[in-house]
Amino acid sequence: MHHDLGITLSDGWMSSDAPGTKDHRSTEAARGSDAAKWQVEEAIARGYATATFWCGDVCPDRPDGLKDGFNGWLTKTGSSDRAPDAWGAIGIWAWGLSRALDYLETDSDIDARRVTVHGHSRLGKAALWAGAQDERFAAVISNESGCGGAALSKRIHGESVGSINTAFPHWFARNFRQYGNREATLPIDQHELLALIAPRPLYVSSAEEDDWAGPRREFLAVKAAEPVYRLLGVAALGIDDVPPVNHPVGADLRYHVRTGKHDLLGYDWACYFDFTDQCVRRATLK
Ligand code: GTR
Repeated sequence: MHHDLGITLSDGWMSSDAPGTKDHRSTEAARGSDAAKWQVEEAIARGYATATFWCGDVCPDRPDGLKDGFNGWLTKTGSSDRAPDAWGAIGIWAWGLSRALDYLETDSDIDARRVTVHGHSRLGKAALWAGAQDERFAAVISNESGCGGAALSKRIHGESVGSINTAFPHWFARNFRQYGNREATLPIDQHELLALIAPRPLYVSSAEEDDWAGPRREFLAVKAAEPVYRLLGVAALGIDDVPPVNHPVGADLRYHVRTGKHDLLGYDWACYFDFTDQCVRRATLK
């Protein structure tokens, strides 16, 4: 995420398509290879600190990864022998985010009451779950988290509950699999995950060409969470349908769809900094 030599390279398992890896391990060539997705200098210039960790150090992102990392250590079970309602990798990554916040609370350089948890794609799913469970996170940003994140599951379009559990059998509790191709029977949907974060500020974003995550499915989940935000005194989105591209809507509950593909871009970061400036940094905390 940055070329800074002070950042310790993970010695954990990496997928072979990650740049600069050899035999599933990071090499020096990996350093900074994802820097374009991060805006470290911009974050600092705007008065923020940014903290991250490699999710694979908490749970390796592969079907048999649950037997390693914290899950293997705590429960001695793997992907297939865990209890049907036991957590998967996304739950473990979310748990790791809370443990990172435990540390930040001890660091006098950080205002731990104003930490925003954010994530892109699979880690957007983890950020939402971390924010929903851990009210110490002052705000949550989900960047194109899609199925199992901010996108409604019952609105069938793009990635489905069936396809996500087939491609990533280790991400969710095994119980979730029974709803593959039976989404209508789900007792919940993802707007309820978003509503769990209320009234804390929440920003959900989509990309126009990211049909797999589904901009409309994400917007409609935000819209369906809106009544809970309204009940708790948060301003409405002010719009009933997907807004024009590159046109953020809302205040503490906010949404945008930007032009382009599935990614985390400078445009997104600029929107997020405006959001955290207005809703977290300068806000009076309740
Ligand atoms: C995809 C997956 C999505 C999303 C994405 C990512 O392959 O289908 O749910 O999480 O990976 O993390 O980039």
